[in-house]
Amino acid sequence: MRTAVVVGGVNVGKSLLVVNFAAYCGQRGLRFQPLGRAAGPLRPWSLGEARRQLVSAAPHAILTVQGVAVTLPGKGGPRTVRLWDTPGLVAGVASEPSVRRAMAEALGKLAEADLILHVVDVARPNCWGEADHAVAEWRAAHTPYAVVANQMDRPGAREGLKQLRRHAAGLPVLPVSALTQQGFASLRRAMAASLPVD
Ligand SMILES: Nc1nc2c(ncn2[C@@H]2O[C@H](COP(=O)(O)OP(=O)(O)OP(=O)(O)O)[C@@H](O)[C@H]2O)c(=O)[nH]1
Ligand SMILES: [Mg+2]
Repeated sequence: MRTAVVVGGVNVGKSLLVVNFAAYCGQRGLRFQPLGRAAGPLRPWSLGEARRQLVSAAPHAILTVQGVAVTLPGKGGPRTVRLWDTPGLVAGVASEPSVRRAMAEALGKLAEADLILHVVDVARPNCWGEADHAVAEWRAAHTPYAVVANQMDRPGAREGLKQLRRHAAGLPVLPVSALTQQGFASLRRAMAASLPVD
């Protein structure tokens, strides 16, 4: 199965994006697969349960990598892809061993993905941090890639989006709100266009 990795800084909304996007794509029971566990997916979570398990306002509350399969309609037929939700990246070497391990797993997924979705919180001042610069630099040039400008529902996001477009000049930018699902149709179209038919 193809893989799309969702990466970005801490608390930008990666997990909410993965959960709500999987629901938007028609997943009812969200069967998240933890990284490295051969036993198969966990029992399906409801949307509410998945949010409770994975989404948190506290930074680095969840240091695990987990994937959920979604089917994207598109030209020529459907594409099935596993979306990997990863812990937030920080610049430099984190002092906590658990954060370092989580970061290594996130970067491992980044290296092997068929599609990279780089999430940025545009409602945050100076939304393009050092870690974002690094992700945009490190990505393999041949891997399809888009910057997902998240939190467009929040005040200041329009100004943040303008700033982001200056920093990420030449890179594809997709404005969304993981909360309201604004922009999900364009995100789904862009993802389908960059992945092969099953
Ligand atoms: N208003 C608004 N809030 C959002 C949006 N996306 C995420 N949030 C909130 O931002 C907080 C962080 O969301 P998460 O999805 O846990 O962020 P994350 O990037 O997975 O965080 P880490 O895994 O710790 O790096 C939560 O309180 C979410 O409800 C959005 O588009 N709009
Ligand atoms: Mg998360």
